[in-house]
Amino acid sequence: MIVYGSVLSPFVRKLLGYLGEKGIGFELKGVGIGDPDPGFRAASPLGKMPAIDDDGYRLADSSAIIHYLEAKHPEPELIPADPQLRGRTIWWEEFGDTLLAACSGKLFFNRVVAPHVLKREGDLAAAAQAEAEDLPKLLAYLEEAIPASGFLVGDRLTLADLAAVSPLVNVRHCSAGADPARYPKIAAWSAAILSRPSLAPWIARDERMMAALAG
Ligand SMILES: N[C@@H](CCC(=O)N[C@@H](CS)C(=O)NCC(=O)O)C(=O)O
Repeated sequence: MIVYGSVLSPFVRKLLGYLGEKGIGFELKGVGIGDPDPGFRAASPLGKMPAIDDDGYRLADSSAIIHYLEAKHPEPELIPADPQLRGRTIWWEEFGDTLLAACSGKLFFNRVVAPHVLKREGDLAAAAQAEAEDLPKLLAYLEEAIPASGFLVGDRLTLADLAAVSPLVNVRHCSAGADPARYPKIAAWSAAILSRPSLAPWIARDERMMAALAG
């Protein structure tokens, strides 16, 4: 299977973590925003990452891809079959993909992608507003919600943890992040999830890419 995307995208990172947890083999083809790569455009006609080509089956969108793969490779179960756990898992996926990614996107796009990748000025006021107003509400909610199990749903890792932690990495790349003194549960939970073998090598690669962009 080919995965198209950049490791700096929260949606790509979520998929990469998922693939690692599942033990599904893949080849990552790095593409950037607006990339004309024909394989990528065929898999993602609207140009959004991630996208896959699984033996000719092409699909875009991290959620669509993960739900396809969960049906194809049910074990280990990362989207619980239990109705209530499944509902919670999809809620956290939604929280990560829409609420947190929308906020982290305003920070990351305007402070990193616009100036360093697209070589144009970012909207720094929008980034500052997202950091001051939107982010604290989302972090306060997450801090309160993290259970004693150390996993967002049930007593083991699910898609919920991967989806919610991924945009936090982008927040960390371009702001003070979630202060461990104010958000101790987020600090412990995110450190544990990000240090899993499914994610740790990608985070290290992320950090090298961020250093190269800043340099
Ligand atoms: N809901 C989609 C969102 C994908 C998305 O917006 N990806 C961004 C990168 S973080 C992208 O490809 N942007 C390029 C563009 O909008 O042209 C998913 O979960 O995959």
